[in-house]
Amino acid sequence: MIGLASASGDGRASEIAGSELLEAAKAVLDANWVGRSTVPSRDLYPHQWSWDSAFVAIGRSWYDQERAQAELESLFAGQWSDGRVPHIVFNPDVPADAYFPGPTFWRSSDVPDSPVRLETSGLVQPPLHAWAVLEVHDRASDPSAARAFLERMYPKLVAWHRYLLEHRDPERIGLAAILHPWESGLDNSPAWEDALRHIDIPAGLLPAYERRDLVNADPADRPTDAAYDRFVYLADAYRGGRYDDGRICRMSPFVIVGPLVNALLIRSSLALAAIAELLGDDPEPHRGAASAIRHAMKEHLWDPQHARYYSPNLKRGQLMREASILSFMPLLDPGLSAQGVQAIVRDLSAPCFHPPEAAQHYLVPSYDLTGELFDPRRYWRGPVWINTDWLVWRGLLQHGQVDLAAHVADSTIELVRRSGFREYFDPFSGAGYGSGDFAWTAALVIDVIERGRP
Ligand code: 9WN
Repeated sequence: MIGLASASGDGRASEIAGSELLEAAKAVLDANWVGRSTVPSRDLYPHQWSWDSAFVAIGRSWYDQERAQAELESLFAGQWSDGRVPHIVFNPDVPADAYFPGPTFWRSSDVPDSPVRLETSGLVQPPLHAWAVLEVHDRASDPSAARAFLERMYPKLVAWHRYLLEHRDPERIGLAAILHPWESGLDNSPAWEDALRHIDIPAGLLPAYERRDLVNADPADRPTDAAYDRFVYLADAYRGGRYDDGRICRMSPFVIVGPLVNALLIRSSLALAAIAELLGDDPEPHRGAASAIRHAMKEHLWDPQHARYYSPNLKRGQLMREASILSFMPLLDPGLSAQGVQAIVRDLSAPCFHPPEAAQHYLVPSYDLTGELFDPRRYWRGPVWINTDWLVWRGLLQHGQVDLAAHVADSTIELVRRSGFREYFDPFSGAGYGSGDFAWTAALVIDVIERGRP
């Protein structure tokens, strides 16, 4: 179904190639395992990242249940008492300056809500965790250990969703907002350009800092210094306000409600409902939450003029109309209307994301190939990323769009075969950029191959 066979033309040859890729992917995950969790990459990201760990757990669950569970449990060991799951849990054995901003920047232990024995960031990342927990559970071979895992995770996941809907919804519209581009997971996307452009950093309010990312990466691949200044300024302001969401929502110029976070919140709320049922708890509140978010997304994110989901900037009271891969994420909602599915499939098949077959290209570029801000190699401004490919693929499959889903899966596999387990890829040439041996690339290739088996 996913077209692995069509890539080589010979069923058996592709099966062998598929199993070699599978073994290579497992080797990447094993090399990035650091005892209780997996680093996204050994050089650029030496700690534990929130949504990376969820992707990794999904991939690992096909062959290593113990590590898949440990991955998610070690992330939630960093959960704050207000329910937030931090976007980074720092490894105390790694030097403080190995990544910027590191633990001495965030200073989470100064805040009473933070965990006692761990240093973390104060931001969050997209809420894919309940979905990941359910997927891990569903592939377990030991039912009692799997049930115990669900029992431990369920209250933590409930608290996490409650945090997002209670602390991150300043205008009470029933949707969760992000307060920093790093919270989007697609940090440098042109989707945030309009909001960042309107941020003037007041003199003296940008702390002195040194970028670490450029030590291990080509500056042409990474966000610019101007973008980084804004990232650091926003993060510093949040920390200065002691991570008080009410206060930061009032003061910050960056309060954005996006389709990825909220579509994942729907998907994960439905996973929570399934977990509740397995544990004999009431699933209805979680189903109710999912349908309320669905309606609120239609009301606040849907642009009838372009028939597309966009991200409103609550601070400027307007939709930011950039055509990025974020607009396809409502596919993750199994209850998305037929009109919504059709509109997304139309956009995904249009030349700005999927040029005619004659032109060599790979799916799915992170940003409009014809857009003014398109860049084939810079972070989130055009390259293909395997995690967003995977999200779109799972979304297409659940809406019965098997042909387009197969194109996406073929691209994923071809990119990795061509350039290795890189962090991201040029949508035209397929060249790999960013880190090598990148964990979620490996993990999600495992899911694509395993799910595609007859
Ligand atoms: C900041 C770890 C993370 C991913 C993000 C990706 C990138 C960090 C950075 O790396 O962000 O969180 O330093 O650029 O954008 O999605 O979780 O892989």
